[in-house]
Amino acid sequence: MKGLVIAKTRRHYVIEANNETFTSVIKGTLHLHNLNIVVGDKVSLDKDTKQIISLEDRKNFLLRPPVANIDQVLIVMSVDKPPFSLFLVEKFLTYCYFAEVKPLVVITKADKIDPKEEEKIKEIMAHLDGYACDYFITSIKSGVGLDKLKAAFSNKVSALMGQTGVGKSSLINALFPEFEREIGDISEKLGRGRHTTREVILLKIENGYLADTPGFSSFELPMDKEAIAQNYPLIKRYFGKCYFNNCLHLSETGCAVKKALEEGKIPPMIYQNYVKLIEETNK
Ligand SMILES: Nc1nc2c(ncn2[C@@H]2O[C@H](COP(=O)(O)OP(=O)(O)OP(=O)(O)O)[C@@H](O)[C@H]2O)c(=O)[nH]1
Ligand SMILES: [Mg+2]
Ligand SMILES: [Zn+2]
Repeated sequence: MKGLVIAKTRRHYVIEANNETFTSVIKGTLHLHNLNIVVGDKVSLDKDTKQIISLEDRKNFLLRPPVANIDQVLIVMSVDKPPFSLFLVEKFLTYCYFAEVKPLVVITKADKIDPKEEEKIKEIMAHLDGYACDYFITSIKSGVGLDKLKAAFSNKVSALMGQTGVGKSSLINALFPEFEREIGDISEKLGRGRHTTREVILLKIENGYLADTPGFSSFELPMDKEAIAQNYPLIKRYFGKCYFNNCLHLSETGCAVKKALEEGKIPPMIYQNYVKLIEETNK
């Protein structure tokens, strides 16, 4: 019997199989204990005990949030509280490209932008246009963008990715109120780094699955500098086009990225964010 891991605690796995949901453990002595089985994993189960006896090959795997076999990741970023950061959006995009998961960007709390500050939203959109990936501007207060976003979940396994407090669980409640996800108070969260959602959970939605995940802010990507150069939005398309094949586009001669930057083909801010990410990576 085959099953899908839809939630887990340290030792227990919630499995969905043949339209029923039950709690399972890994069978006794198996080496599987050393494998990090995560939500989204497909497993084989002993037909009598329903214990996990093997792990199926994965389509993809993310360390943060810990999920596997995802069709798309929604990188969630709020316009404020926590503060808007294109650096983080780009960092998460880089990780998605590396993990071979399709990214979408969801901007939340659009109601916090005063209509008088229209320039601000245009500026954000201009940057998002540059990434060449779909994005949504949403608010659970005004309802803007929610129908369009809901349509993007159809027939997909999707996972939310983003800092604590950006409104991941709030989005789920706005789109799929039946799940009654717990929402955190942002004033309590900020500063204390409190997470409201503590575990990954895969929710069965109409024609698909959606993973609510705990937020995180800074974590070191499980990637080396070269992998970052190969996967960074906009920068990645120049990989292999420089004089040095392993060019990191910092101060090497004959660098195609530096040339593109000078010619105005890469926004300076994206390049600065790229350098920042390269510098914060120790691998
Ligand atoms: N003004 C405004 N506030 C929002 C919106 N969406 C969420 N919030 C608020 O943001 C706060 C945090 O929301 P959560 O949904 O708990 O955030 P989360 O991303 O799930 O956080 P973690 O579970 O800790 O990762 C709550 O106080 C929400 O009411 C929005 O569209 N507009
Ligand atoms: Mg949450
Ligand atoms: Zn280069």
